[in-house]
Amino acid sequence: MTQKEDILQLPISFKNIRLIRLNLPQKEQFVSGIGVRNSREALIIEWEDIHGVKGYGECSCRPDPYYSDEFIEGAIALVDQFIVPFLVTNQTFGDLLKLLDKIRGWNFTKAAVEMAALQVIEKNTGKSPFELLQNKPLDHVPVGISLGLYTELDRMKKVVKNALETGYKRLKFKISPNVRIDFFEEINPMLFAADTYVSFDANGSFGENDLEIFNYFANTYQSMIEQPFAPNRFDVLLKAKKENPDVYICYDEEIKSIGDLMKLHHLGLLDEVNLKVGRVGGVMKSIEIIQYCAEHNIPCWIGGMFETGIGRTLNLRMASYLPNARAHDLSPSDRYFLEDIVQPNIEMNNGMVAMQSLQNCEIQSNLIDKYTIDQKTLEATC
Ligand code: OSB
Ligand code: MG
Repeated sequence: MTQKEDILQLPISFKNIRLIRLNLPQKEQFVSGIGVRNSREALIIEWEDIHGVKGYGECSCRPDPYYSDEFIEGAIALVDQFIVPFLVTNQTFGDLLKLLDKIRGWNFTKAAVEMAALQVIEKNTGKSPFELLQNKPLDHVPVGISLGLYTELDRMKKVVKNALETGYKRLKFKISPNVRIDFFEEINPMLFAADTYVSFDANGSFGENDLEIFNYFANTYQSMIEQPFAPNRFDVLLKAKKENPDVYICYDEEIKSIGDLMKLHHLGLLDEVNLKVGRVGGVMKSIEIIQYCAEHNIPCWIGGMFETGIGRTLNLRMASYLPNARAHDLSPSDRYFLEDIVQPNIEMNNGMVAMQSLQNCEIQSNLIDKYTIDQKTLEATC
């Protein structure tokens, strides 16, 4: 059995890191409680070892600090000033984690560096931290879709009909205090007729004066509401729970570490977890969280940040170790982009992604070049 110590001992050499900023056109506009998005700015981290082996990680924070306190320009500065100067030609994976752990916060950035290094390690040794998870991974991973806020009823109807027909295992609707409830009233017959699970995600947009709308969603659907209140607005959370003890809350933004998770669990406030590998700081941290959730029967699934195929492949692999999850927010490539940067693209059939289909999924350098808006290479200094 692989122990954590065995993984920490694995060697990882370092020659340089290339920071690649991409801008990928989206298929359609996406609106949420956070803001409006027409294209996906992505930051890819390429780690090259001293033998020329390359690994890729994706930093999936937004270009602005409106989902988390990280943003792409900040991530670049962090890698440049506080990560690369401390990397040496030869270190262990454990040494790298120590260096990253010393930095407070910046989880998406640290996760991207860890991911790139892990890809190099796996190419060189065939070993990965996934060996620490004892269960056999799923061959097929169930997928849900995250739908934005709509300002036109006809458009919303079309999108919902299409999502149901495509076979998604869950429909998650973005909501905010000024969401069009009348639109939901119109599409409810369609939602209730389908046996697809429906959930909601407020991205922390509800305040203490918005509980009426919050309760509409909690009571009408009696299903999961993701991050209704801003992280740490414990006062509002308690008020909502007191008014409506049966609400079922899934946390996203609120959980950045296993400590956050344990705190909510100990307080009896934790119903379900959206685990984003980047938000909690990477693969090793995610594995710890998955193990804690499994031990305590806490439902847990993998969330997305509209990653390119790079980050999404890793997310799907993580999801394959969660046999009890209803669905993960990991839609296929063509849901998001006019063109993804991996080949073959990530495909879904009947709401499932076949893990086998990801085996040869590789980053395409011609597509990277096509969508790069800026890049820089940082060399080892010692
Ligand atoms: O709240 O889950 C969220 C995307 C960006 C920022 C926050 C969120 C999301 C999603 C996208 O819901 C899910 C996906 O990648 O399909
Ligand atoms: Mg969310």
